[in-house]
Amino acid sequence: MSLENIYQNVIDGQAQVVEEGVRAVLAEGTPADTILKEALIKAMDEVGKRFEEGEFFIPEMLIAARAMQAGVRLLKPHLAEGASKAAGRIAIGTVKGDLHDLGKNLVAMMLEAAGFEVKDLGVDVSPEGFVKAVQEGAQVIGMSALLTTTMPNMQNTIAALKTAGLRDKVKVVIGGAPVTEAYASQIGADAFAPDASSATRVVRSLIG
Ligand code: B1M
Repeated sequence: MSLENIYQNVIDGQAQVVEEGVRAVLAEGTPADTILKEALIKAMDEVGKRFEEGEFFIPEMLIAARAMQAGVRLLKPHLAEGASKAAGRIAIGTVKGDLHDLGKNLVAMMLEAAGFEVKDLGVDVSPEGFVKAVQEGAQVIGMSALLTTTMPNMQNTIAALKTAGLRDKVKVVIGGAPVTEAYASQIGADAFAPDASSATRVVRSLIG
């Protein structure tokens, strides 16, 4: 099976075929990173485009997301970076009001692979949820948002950290499709990462 087939089957929501395809191209020696970017992530971009154009609706987005996740699960062991242990503690979550978790899961997976201790707070995480994670020892907070309407909850979380007297004890990194470097500096985050692999580099430099 080719990357093009996998791409098409993610769009069609064929999780089992995606699994078979990912297994096959991995066995042929295609790098996991290539499969991720050129088949799985690319397919979700196309799904988003079709949703915008009114061709796809929520159910199609959901089954495509499941198909992507099925592929990502198989890639996980291959994305490891040969990490040093306990590179640092990070708590990551999708902000309040937002249920998109594929990107956040990828970032968490790459961080884990790079040797960080990752606490995944899940989706719809309130500012208080992030504050609690810092009280429990997180050195870095990672926030993901996919909706322009939920991005302000990143700023609200930073405000909650300040109120709790914790802002100078933790580094904050943000990301997600609508998030930008400019937005990160506007709200006083320490860093922005455009994708999962750069998130690992960014977190490493923040802790280092
Ligand atoms: Co939604 N959705 N969705 N959706 N969805 C988008 C985001 C949208 C752009 C689609 C569109 O209109 N083109 C649009 C947002 C528009 C906007 O805000 N401007 C949208 C909408 C409108 C909605 C609903 C409101 C629809 C409705 O109900 N009417 C609704 C909201 C629900 C809610 O959250 N409260 C909704 C629901 C859903 C589903 C549940 C059906 C499903 C999510 C399933 C899931 O996540 N388990 C879904 C999906 C799948 C999408 C699209 C198609 C794909 C998102 C995705 O997973 N991409 C999306 C369109 C798109 O983005 N092209 C869309 C793949 C993923 C790997 O990429 O998350 O960008 P991404 O992550 C990247 C980087 O951004 C970065 O690294 C990742 C890997 O490289 N990154 C970080 C992410 N987080 C990071 C954190 C970091 C660093 C980097 O540091 C901590």
